[in-house]
Amino acid sequence: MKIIMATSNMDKVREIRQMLEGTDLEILSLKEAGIRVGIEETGTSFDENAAIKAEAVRDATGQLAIADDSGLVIDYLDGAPGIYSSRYMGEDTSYTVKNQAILDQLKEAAPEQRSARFVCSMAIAWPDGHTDLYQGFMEGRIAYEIAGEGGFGYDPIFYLPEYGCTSAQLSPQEKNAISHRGKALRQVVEVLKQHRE
Ligand code: ITT
Repeated sequence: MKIIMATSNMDKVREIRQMLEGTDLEILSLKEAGIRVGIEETGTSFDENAAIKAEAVRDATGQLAIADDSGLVIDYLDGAPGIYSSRYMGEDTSYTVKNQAILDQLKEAAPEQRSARFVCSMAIAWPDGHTDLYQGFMEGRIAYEIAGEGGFGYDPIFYLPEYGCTSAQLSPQEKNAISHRGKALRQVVEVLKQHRE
């Protein structure tokens, strides 16, 4: 079963493909599906933006579409970058620069003030016009320095106290097992499987 995912972010696609290995579900990015739709993320929450993306693709194709809207919520920064995670400091700014800028802003923050979480909202936009939303969270802290080569985006500054490392230092399997995206995707997969039966 091929499902179109309303995304251009190949890091998300890579993680989701790893998690779908061994199932008969396959995802196609917008480019891979040959779909060109301009989607503006005008929502004020992860849920709204996930729905906007999935519905835009469902409306353009008439087929079921899914979407992932995600980001890093830092309590010390009043929830920033949050839904603006990919746009934070400009889409073309490297994550080395973005991550260092966040560390600089938290220079004075004590360990207990460094709480943060990755949030993922996944939407399934069904051909009949309704949309379902599923969420996943991963709790952690903002690190003191950049560490790790795995994952993508803000992973090198996302410290997991129970693992003693950042999410960029986990193997792909370890990250997927505990990540916001993994938790949301497993719910989506259940629903898609049930729908098919
Ligand atoms: P699409 O809308 O095309 O899917 P996008 O990257 O613009 O791609 P979002 O608006 O959902 O998607 O922003 C997600 C951003 O949140 C992403 O670009 C990273 O900066 C951050 N992020 C989300 N999940 C992450 C993860 O697992 N590890 C590190 N950073 C993550």
